[in-house]
Amino acid sequence: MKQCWRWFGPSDTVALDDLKQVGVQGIVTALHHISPGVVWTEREIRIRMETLSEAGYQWDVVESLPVSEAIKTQTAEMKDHIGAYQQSMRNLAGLGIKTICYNFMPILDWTRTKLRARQPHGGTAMLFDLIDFAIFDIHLLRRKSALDDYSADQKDIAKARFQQMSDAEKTTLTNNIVAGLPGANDNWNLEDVRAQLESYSEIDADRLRQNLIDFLAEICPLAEQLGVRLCCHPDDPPFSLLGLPRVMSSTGDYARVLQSVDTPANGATLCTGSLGVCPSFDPVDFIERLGPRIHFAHLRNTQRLPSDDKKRPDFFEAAHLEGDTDMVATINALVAEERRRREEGRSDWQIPMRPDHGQELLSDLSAQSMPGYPLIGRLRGLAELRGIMAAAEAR
Ligand code: DNO
Repeated sequence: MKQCWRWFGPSDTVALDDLKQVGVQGIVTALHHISPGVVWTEREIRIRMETLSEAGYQWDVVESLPVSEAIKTQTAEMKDHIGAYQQSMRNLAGLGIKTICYNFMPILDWTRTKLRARQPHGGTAMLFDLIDFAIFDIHLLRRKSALDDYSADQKDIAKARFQQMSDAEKTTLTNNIVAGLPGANDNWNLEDVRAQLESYSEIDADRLRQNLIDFLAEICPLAEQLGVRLCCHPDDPPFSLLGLPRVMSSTGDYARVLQSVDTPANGATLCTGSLGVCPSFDPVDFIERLGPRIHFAHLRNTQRLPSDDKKRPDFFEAAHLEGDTDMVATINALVAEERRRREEGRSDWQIPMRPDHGQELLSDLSAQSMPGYPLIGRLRGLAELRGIMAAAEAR
């Protein structure tokens, strides 16, 4: 696998020049300053490529070329936004950048309720707690049908906890959820989220899935011509939030969407941390069924916490080799897929991976790291994953 690293651009708190010491081989980045629906010009792409090349790197994976809300909801600006998406793909491919990650989550991208939960070892980890999310949904956002989405017990606990919260804690919880974690397309406030929710009032899971398939049907023929590999990132967490549908939460969801537009250009980002929150997710099965279409891997681990809600478990981001995902089995299966591709003569046999997220450890704690993207925590993750990869590749 190609050992990549997500770098957010010149404003990233981690310096590109330090990554050689981390052992990074390739870079995952995006033009985060360009809004969804706007073309990535050749000029802007070149500027980023030059910055990377001065540090001895190439741009291996785009994460993400964002899909606008207008495309997800099929509203007025959809046509223009699809045109812009296609033009950005042409510009990227023309400069040799051919792996493009995106997601199709309504409104919110990845969501956590606590960004720095203290761990027994002294570092911190990110966490999702459904009761805190319910507090946000019912008492802070005050979404119309929020009360329908939680059990009587959950509502009672949320209410009691809400009454104990300080104003500062309420603001932090709100910001953690709506202000956009690193890499999210949009930074919202409560009013924006309320307005966006309106535009989903008629959209259920079937409709959203169809909108995704319609979008892929528009862009995949061009991607195929350009040799672009699109790879959809899963829902994180893999269940509905704010009553909104989520349609890329399981192996079955992927199988359906990949089959609906059946071309190698329509591929998957395997994110073990996102999909692994669901107790029934089996990463080896995902790789065995969909392997040829996996164009990118996020290797990360989560640990479910005891909770009564079977569909929406609480979880925290465990160290890369701890937690619920069997990382050894996952990497063995990915390396087996790479071997299979090599035998088949595929030029894209090597799967780019990145150590996704990391706990804040040691000097991360005073480094004002971006949530989920500290240097030491990810360095530890990559080092551990690299050991497994070396063992799997040597077999
Ligand atoms: C979080 C990331 C996501 C991911 C997007 C892909 O750390 O994995 O923000 O980049 O969902 O479009």
